[in-house]
Amino acid sequence: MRIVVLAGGIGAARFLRGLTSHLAAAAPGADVTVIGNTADDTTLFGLRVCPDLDTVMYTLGGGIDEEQGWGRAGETFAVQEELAAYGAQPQWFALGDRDIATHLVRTQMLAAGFPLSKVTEALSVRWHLPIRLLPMSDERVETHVVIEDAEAAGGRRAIHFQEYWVRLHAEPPALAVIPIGAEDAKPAPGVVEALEAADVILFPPSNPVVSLGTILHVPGIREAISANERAPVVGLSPIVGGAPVRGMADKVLAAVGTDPTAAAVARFYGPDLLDGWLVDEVDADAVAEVEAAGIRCRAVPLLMRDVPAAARMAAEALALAAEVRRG
Ligand code: FO1
Repeated sequence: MRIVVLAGGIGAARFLRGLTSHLAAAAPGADVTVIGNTADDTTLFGLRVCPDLDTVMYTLGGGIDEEQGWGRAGETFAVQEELAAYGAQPQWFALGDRDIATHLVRTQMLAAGFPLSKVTEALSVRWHLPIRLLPMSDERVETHVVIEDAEAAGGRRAIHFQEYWVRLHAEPPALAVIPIGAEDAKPAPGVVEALEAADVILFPPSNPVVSLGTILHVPGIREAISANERAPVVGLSPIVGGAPVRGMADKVLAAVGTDPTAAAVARFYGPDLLDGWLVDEVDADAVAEVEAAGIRCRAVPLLMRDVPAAARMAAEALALAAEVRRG
């Protein structure tokens, strides 16, 4: 069984840990390719930082800070403290010493001419990942969020996603979300091939706008998913009981005119893309609405309290995929 998973950060990483744990017992020969969002990426102090790729890599490699969900376990911040002593900005984005090592290797390899896909492959070797991790594209794509700013020309300003998310805690209303560069980007080597060969395609409980939505913006990715008529596409709602399980997806959903409900997110992807959708049991009322939109839907527990809970979610997603495949 060849499974392809589109991935954002924390939600996707925890789901993938459940999926790989489930597969180790239920389908040890299964092959999992993960297509990671790279539009959250940023350059700080000359270092290329790829938060979503690193979150997946550290989580599946056993190096993640479990509580935080991003960054390294046992992290120290000597470099950041020294930068602060020089008054170097920004200080609002935490760069730990161990994490910096990843960014140094990545930046050095990129400067030597390796594409991000090769760099990601090289970094992944150290973590012995049970999956193949691909960036959505080797080209630079960066999500910017448009917010109100009375002092800016036109009364609005576009800022990098990380500034919106981390510095401003997604507090100002997001007027628009722009994946800069996405339209001219090409899928990274292996992305289209993996989607074409997939038996199942999964959308984990990631942000539908800035994570999975951005991956789907890269020309060729949505088309490759639709062209694979054999592979059911099953997603898991990142919204439970009318609010994101974590993060601030509701803020960016508003920017694309979508309500923060499990049913509205299913309709946002739409029946052209999704064959199946899992909502949490608290959203059981949404099942009929999603099915009326032409997407098979089931209500199951969707809170990833631990690896076994995430593994049960993965098993439910694969069961729904088998069900829609049978027609
Ligand atoms: N999230 C924060 O809320 N604050 C931070 O200072 C921060 C630093 C950071 C450094 C490396 C990294 O890989 C991730 C980091 N994150 C931080 C998480 C990240 O901003 C977002 O959660 C993702 O981009 C959204 O998927």
